Amino acid sequence: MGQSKIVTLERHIIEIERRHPGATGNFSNVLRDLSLAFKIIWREVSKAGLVNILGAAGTQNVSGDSVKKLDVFADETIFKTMDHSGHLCVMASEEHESIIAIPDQYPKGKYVLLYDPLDGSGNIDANVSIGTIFSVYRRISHQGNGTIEDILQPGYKQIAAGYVVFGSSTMLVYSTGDGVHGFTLDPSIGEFLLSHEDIKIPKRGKIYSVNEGNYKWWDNGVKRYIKHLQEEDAATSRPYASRYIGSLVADFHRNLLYGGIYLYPGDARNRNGKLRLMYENNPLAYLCEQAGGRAINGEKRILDVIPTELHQRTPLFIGSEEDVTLCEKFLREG
Ligand code: AHM
Ligand code: MG
Repeated sequence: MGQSKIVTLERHIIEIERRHPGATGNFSNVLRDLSLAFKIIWREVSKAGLVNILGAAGTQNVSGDSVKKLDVFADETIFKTMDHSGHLCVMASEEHESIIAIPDQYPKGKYVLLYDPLDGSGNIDANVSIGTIFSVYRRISHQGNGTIEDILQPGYKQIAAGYVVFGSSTMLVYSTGDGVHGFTLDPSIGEFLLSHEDIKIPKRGKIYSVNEGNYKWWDNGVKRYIKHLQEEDAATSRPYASRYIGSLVADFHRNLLYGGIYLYPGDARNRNGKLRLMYENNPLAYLCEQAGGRAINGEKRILDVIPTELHQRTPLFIGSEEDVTLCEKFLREG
């Protein structure tokens, strides 16, 4: 038999949980419920190009139902899939100003969920890859509704994180602290199947990903680092290739597989850059470290940043270990 074993996401989660004596299975259910939400989001995202036929967001579709913007749809789908499960005590989403309570009628559980429902959603109309990012923590309050303290935990306390990239195929990549695993959606059976087991990011890549249109606002260290990557040097395989999709999940996913560095630095306009700590930087930093890479904000590990606000932003330098370390040196030297 030439074929390797077929493993669904659900089977994989159970196997990983078995390695942890005393696991109740509650946590597996959180991930299983999330995968349902992702499939529903995928169904809508894959129809996005049909808006002219089915009705654009904000209008009515052929059946007279109002059509929601996809990021709003994704946000509501995750909430509605997760609110009644009994496993969560509070949620937070990039789409909401404040934390999201579990409705009164549902039981409260011991986990906390943060998510960016549809990152890069500005790319949808051009049929460019977009993604959903999530992050799970254990609650620190003892009972009842979760609080802002449950949400504002540093990234090193995450117990799981992952993303879905809606690309040429739809892939889910996640970690529960036992390495990083990737699953590809087989739409014909509606299952995520293990396709990338124990992903390790190359120690060094040949790709850099940054919005170079911001060059004039960058600090000297960033300017010098990017110039360095563009210079020719046979010994260090330079110049690097520049690849920037403008969808964080897709840019990160490519660099995770091929190696390289993604940067969204702070600059003269915004010292903290653009990306959000709780919904974007922490989950991707967790995955990157689990895959053997590094993620820093220029001064310290992203996962060690103590959050103070729900929507706080931090600079992000993330990717292959040696690339991030060299970048850090340039940033220090200025
Ligand atoms: P969003 O949360 O509004 O979608 O913005 C986040 C996106 C990331 O996916 C992407 O990496 C970044 O914004 C691109 O920003 P820019 O257009 O400034 O390069
Ligand atoms: Mg986002």
